[in-house]
Amino acid sequence: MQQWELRAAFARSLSDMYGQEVPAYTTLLRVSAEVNADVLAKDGAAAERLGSIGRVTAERHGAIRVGTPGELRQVGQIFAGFGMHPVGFYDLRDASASSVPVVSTAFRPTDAAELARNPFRVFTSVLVTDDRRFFPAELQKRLETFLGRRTLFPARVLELAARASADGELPADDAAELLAGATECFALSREPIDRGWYDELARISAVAADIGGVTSTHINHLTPRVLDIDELYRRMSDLGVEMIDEIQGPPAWEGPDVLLRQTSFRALAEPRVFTDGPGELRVRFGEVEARGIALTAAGRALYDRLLAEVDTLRAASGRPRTEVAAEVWSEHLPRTEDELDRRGLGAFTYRAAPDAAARLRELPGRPAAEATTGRPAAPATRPDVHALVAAGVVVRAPIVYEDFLPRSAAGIFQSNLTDAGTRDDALAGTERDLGWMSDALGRDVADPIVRNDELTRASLTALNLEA
Ligand code: OOG
Ligand code: NI
Repeated sequence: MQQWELRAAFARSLSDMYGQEVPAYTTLLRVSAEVNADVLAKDGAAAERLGSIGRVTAERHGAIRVGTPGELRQVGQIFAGFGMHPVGFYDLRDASASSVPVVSTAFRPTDAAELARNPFRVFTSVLVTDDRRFFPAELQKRLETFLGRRTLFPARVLELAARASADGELPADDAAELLAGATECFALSREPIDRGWYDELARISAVAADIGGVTSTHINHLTPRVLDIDELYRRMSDLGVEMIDEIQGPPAWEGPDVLLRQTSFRALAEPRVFTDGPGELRVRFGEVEARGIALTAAGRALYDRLLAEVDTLRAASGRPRTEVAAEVWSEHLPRTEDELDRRGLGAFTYRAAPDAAARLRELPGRPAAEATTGRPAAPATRPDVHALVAAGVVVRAPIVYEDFLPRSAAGIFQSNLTDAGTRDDALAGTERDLGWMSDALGRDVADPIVRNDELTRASLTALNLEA
C-alpha cells in the first residue's frame, strides 16, 4: 500500500470506529453528505472550486490530546507513517478564557498532490504540565509520574509506522497490522478510571483530566467537511441535535469563503467504568467544518485586525458577534476572488491555460517568438500574473486553507467543557513556541503561511514568472 492509501484507509478506519462509538456522528455524516449533494446539484462545477467532491466527501480531521513531549514525539512518528507532517503552532492557554493548559500542532500532508489524494489531518495537543498558572509544583510531580508510567503506543505500531515513513509504502500484511494497531491506539479505553485522581485534575481543567486522568488517549472528535455549514447547522438543529450557540470563525457573507468555519454538537454523556463503579463522562463531540481560501501573511494580518474590530464593536453595541462580523467583513474584505488576489490577501497558485499559446498570440504587442513557445517569458516585458489571468492565458486556483484557527479551537474546547476550571493568572506561564514544538517532536514544524507562499512561488516559477 502506498502512503496515501494508508492515510485514506487510516481515516476510514478511525471514522468507522468513531461511528460505532458515537452514533450521533453517523447522523452528522449523513446530513453532511446530503448538504454536499444539494450544493453540488445547485452550483455544479463551482461547488468543487475548493476541492473535488471525492476529496471533500472523504475529508476528515480528528483531534487527540497527549500528556508529555515523549508521547508527542511518538505520535509524530505514527503520523509520519501516514505521510502526515506537523504544521502550525497553536497556544490554546491564552486563546481561551477557560482553563485549557495545552499547546497544539496539526499533522497533515503538505504536498498539493498528497492533499488532493487524501487530506486527513489530526489536531494534536500536548499538556503543559510545568505551567504554574494551572499546576502547582506538587501536582505537576504527581501528574508527570502518572503520565510517565503509561504507554500509549505499542512498540510494534511505532516500528511499522517508521517503516512506512522510510519506504513510503508497506506490504499488505504489514499495512493491515499498522492500520489495526494505530486505530486501536485512539479508541476509548475501557480501563477503570480512578475517580479521585480524575476529579482532582478536572477541578483545574476538564482538558487536563481528559488527558492525564486516564491511561490512554482517544479521538475526541472527527470532523467531516461540508460545503454549506449554515444549511448544515439548520438541518442538524431541525433534527433535534443540540448544537453549540454559533458557527465559529468568519461570518456568513456574500464574498469569497476564507479560512475556516466550524460548529459542533455538544459533548455526549458516555458510560465509563470507574474504580468505584459505573459513571459517565462528556468528552466527545461532533464537529463539522467548511473550508475556504487560505490567506497570505497580509491577508491574515487583516483578518486578525477585523477580529479585534468585531470584538470592540460587539462590546460597545451588545449585538450578536455574527451580525457585527458580517458588517465588518462587507466593509473591509474584497467581495471577489479576483480582488482577493490582486490585493495580495488570498493564497493562490497559477498555471498556463490549456490554450495559452493561442491566447498569447492574440494579446496586443506580444513578440511572436514568445507567443509560439506558449510561455510568457521575456524579462523586458514580463507581464504581471493578474493581467495574464484577466487575458485567460493563466488560470488561477485558490489554495485551500488546510489549517486551524486558535480562537475557534479554543471555542471548541470551551463550548464542550461543563466547567471552566481554575487558573491563577497572577503566576507566569511557561514559554512555548513553534521551536519548542519542533524540538519536542524531533521534526520541523512547518509554518502554514510560509508553506503556502512556497506553493505560490513554485507555480509562478513554473510559468517563468517571478513571485
Ligand atoms: C481540539 C480542538 C481544536 C479544531 O477543529 O479547532 C480543533 C481538541 O478539542 O482537542 O480540533
Ligand atoms: Ni476540530
